[in-house]
Amino acid sequence: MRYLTAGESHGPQLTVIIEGVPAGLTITAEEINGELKRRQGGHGRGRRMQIETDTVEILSGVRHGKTLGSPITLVVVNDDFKHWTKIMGSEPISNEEEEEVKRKLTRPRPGHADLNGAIKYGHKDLRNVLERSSARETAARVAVGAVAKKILKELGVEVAGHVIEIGGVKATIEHHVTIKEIKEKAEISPVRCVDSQVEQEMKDCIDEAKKQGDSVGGVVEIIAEGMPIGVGSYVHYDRKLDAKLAAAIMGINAFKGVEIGIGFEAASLPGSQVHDEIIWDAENGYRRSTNNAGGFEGGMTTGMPIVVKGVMKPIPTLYKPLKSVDIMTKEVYEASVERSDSCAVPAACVVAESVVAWELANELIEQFGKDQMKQIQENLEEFRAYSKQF
Ligand code: EPS
Repeated sequence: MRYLTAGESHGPQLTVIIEGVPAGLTITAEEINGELKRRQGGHGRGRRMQIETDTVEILSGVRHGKTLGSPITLVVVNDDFKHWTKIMGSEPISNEEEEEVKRKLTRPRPGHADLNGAIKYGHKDLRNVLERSSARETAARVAVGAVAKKILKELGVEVAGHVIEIGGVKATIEHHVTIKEIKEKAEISPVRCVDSQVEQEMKDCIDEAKKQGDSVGGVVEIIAEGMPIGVGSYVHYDRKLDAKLAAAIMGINAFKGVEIGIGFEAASLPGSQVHDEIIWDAENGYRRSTNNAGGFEGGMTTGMPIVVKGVMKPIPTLYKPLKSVDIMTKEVYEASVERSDSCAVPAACVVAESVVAWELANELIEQFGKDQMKQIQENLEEFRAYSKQF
């Protein structure tokens, strides 16, 4: 499968075309909308989310609630566009209109794509960069993720995420968090945290940042349960599934690091305390007594839960802006202030779930058949039985 998203933050809509979704998958706009709503929430979101009620329109590839096997087109309309029709219009404008209409930006925000993107494409108006580099695009990726999650669900795999740190406030978690626990606790938490003890502290940290005109980042953890053994590859470096997941997480706006399993902690432990012992019983087949590897060995799944962490930096649009240089005058100025969130970590957690779900669904389809959901289900069932007895 593959997909392409298009759309500017204040343009008319976000569009995505997904190609290669097998036929016979049950999917409705309502299911996708549920995921879009989850992305819009979380303590620390800014005013844009009060303007938008993200809903999807399915324009192709689905008939009467089932996929056809043809490309699926999804559209999420930007309600805010009505305030930006002139500024973001596609028709040419006169020189006189330009000053009035364009809301030209010339002071790049440190930490954003503004300066590098402007130099790359030769834009003297930074809005030409900002509009596409905005995290608004992640709404399209969550819509795609909703389709991927549905594929996974029909194949017995579930993905869920939770927030483990915001602005230095860490959740105390001394066990492997399960999807059941995430659904029961994180799903109702305004910061998507399973540890209700630190919830208030995380909220206070976000509120304080907002009061100061500042922003905070954090860490999310994504869990996937139900993956069969041996998905991915040890044969080629670019087919290792853990590497694909790392790239997918790093591809989310503002993400700066990834860990799989115990991740960086493995550097300081002896091998005997890192590697997971292999056990077998007739009911469950091969399992591990621990899961430090986070569900991966040799670029392939071990059948244990997949555990991936992602680090998000604080959003760089600051109401208390940092120093910058005006690209027209070269004078020192404070950076432009565009509307912003003081913290988007809980929302980014939903985006991270989505991109992980996509990679896993894609890999299962690669390995177990491409055209029909029913065939893929049968092939997978057979493989699960085979690997249990192996
Ligand atoms: C976002 C949409 C954006 C921002 C935010 C996330 O809309 P606007 O720029 O109109 O406020 O609210 O994105 C950023 C702060 C950013 O730096 O990318 C969204 O839909 O999630």
